[in-house]
Amino acid sequence: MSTSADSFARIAPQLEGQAIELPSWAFGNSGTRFKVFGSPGTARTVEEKVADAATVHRFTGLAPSVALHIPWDLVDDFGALRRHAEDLGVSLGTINSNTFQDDDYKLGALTHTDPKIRQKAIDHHFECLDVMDATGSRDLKIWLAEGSNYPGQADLRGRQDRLAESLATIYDRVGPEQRLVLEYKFFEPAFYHTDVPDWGTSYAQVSALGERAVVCLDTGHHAPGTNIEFVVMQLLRLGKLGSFDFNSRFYADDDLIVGAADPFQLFRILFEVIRGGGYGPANPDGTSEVAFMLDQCHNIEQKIPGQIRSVLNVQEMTARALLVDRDALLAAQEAGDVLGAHEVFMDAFSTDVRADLAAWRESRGLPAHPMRAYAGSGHQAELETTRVGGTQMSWT
Ligand code: AOS
Ligand code: ZN
Ligand code: ZN
Repeated sequence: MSTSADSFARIAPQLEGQAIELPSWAFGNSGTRFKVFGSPGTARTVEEKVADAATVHRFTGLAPSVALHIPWDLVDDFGALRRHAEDLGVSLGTINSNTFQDDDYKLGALTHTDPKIRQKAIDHHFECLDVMDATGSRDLKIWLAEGSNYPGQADLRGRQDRLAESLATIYDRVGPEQRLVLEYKFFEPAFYHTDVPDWGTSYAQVSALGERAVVCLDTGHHAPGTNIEFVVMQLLRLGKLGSFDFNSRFYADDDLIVGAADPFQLFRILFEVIRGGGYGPANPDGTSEVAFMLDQCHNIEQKIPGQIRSVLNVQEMTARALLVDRDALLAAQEAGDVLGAHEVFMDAFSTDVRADLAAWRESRGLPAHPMRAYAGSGHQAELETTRVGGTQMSWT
């Protein structure tokens, strides 16, 4: 089924201004513990990663900011990096802390039994907050690799208490326009227990901090079969869904292109975001907008087009979710019309919006088909020729 011009025209204004933040690390070489494949043209510096993010924005109009990871993206002068980004038409977004690549953190960071190590991890977050002041970033995102591998190894309750104390110390330094965003993940790298394994724990921890502490939902961080859209609904209902890390998973935390593994799940998630008032700056019930971010790695595919594909997938599924006839849906639900309600929902999901989106992009001065436009632009070949020498950035 394709859209009637009328229904697309109805939702098009809501697509205006959609913003999906890109992770700087998507532009570095990445891989698995088995192999990191290098690819020609990969960014060698933070400045080049920011430039690649700006390229994605230029072709799509969807990605006006780029998230940084400290210390991976540490530079001497964040003011200069900010100006570099702004010159390229993007801004610096979420600052992600890193307490998972230091020997001191082997048994924990914010939860460690040794107060000196806890303070070191807290100081790292203070450093991230200083970076945010220079970059103009709003969000400090904390994902913790902390946990244990064997039953009995650690005092689960003691770690949770120390976590609460460490987070409170960090939160005290979060500015009035800034937010602390706590991400959860059910396992990995710890395999027996993780200190922030689920939305409930993240919710409990951020609720104890205050209003400017919220939850980040990474779509790849749930057990198979989890009803993620239910979690989305609940966190929005509680006013605590701060942001998404979008990606796809088949098995574990695969960090694949969002919408690639299960487009229907992405649709269902976006429907709940819209339904819950988390989409778009002007939503009726005053709930604050949920930040959309990608958390992906492109291990074997090209990185810039990988990111272009990703933001287009989010845009396309947002359009389909906006097409749900919510009045008809509610009427069918209240009438107890099980199959009728399901059909209203599926009609929107089955709608092919690609042609309408292409025409709409063109009307706004963007390429109708950003993937094709990028492939035909010669940009990739130019990067491969000019980005020689130096160290192609990588992680994992
Ligand atoms: C880790 O699994 C989390 O998804 C983090 O959000 C993110 O991937 C990490 O900070 C980048 O290494
Ligand atoms: Zn994540
Ligand atoms: Zn992850």
